[in-house]
Amino acid sequence: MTTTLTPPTTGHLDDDAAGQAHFDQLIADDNRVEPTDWMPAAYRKTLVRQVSQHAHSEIIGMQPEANWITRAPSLKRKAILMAKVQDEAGHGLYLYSAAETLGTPRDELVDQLLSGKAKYSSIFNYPARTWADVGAIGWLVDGAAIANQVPLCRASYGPYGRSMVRICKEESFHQRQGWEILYELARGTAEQKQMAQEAINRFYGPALQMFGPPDDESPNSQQSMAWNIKRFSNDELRQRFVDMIVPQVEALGLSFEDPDLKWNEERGHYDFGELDWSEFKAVVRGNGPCNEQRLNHRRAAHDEGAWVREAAAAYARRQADQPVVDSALIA
Ligand code: BYC
Repeated sequence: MTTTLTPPTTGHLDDDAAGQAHFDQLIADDNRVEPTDWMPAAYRKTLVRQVSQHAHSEIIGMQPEANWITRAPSLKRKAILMAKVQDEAGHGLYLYSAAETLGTPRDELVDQLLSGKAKYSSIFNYPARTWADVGAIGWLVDGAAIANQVPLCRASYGPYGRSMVRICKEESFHQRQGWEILYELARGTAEQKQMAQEAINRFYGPALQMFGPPDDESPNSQQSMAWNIKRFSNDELRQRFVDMIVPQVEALGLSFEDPDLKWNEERGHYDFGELDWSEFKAVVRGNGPCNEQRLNHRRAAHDEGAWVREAAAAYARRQADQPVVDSALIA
């Protein structure tokens, strides 16, 4: 990240050849691509796809935990959970803004979600059945998100990489609060410990699937890595995550329900069992336990929020119409 490139001054940034050469140089030097830089249409398209899917995941991802705000076991837990769910809304907003810098209006991206055309992370189509599930989501789901997103802080597209920095800081609090919920349950009554174990059993496989399909079935990875959007493959990140969470589950005094999970001295990593990829495909296709419920809830919230959007747009128009110096104030 040392070379600073000035855009070509020949005045033909719109010219594909000059623009492409400038873009290639930015990528080769591991520099950022900014919204005003020329970029190949395919690069723009893949970013709109990934960043908007990511934004949708943050917004849909509010639902499983928001369901627990009224039932959190204490005022303190309720306040923490509300703050976390609000953080996720903020993440969605940064990411929609980053996606908009690529030229696709937010309305269009939101329409793609509401119509069922856009994808969002498979994990949010699973229900949060117990309070321990809220802990498992914080620890495993936010933990997987951090493992995936820390390298994205270095994504070549500037607005995406920069939005990731703040998101990752907040996700670290989220992961910690999830782990702490499980830590307390694991040290509680036998029933509480069992509830924590069952939550982990439910979320272990789906959390590992958040990293996407295996490398040999990931059509986008290679190109995204060549463009410095993704820095590691899906399987590499999944392995890193497993290596990170095994000592943590041991510290909880709990375990993962995976008979193939064991330390492999030769590889210097944990081996783990094959995940249920047919289930993953079904969930991504829209046939998970909660896909329909999640989208219906989002559509209803969108409709109920119409008046807020209208009021905000009217206010913005009014501000734009105001003279820069308000003569009434001077008089
Ligand atoms: N679920 O070629 P691949 C959070 C799709 S929110 C659904 O490997 P790519 C949080 C993929 O989109 C965290 N679909 O794709 C919020 C592609 O489909 P299309 C969300 C998946 O893009 C609230 C196809 O499968 N994080 O933390 O190279 C509360 C082939 O895959 C999934 C992000 O969005 C999946 N799990 O890699 C709590 C991170 N996996 O578009 C927590 C940013 C794959 O070709 N995204 N697909 O039709 C990424 O890093 C990458 O997009 C992925 C996939 C690793 C997810």
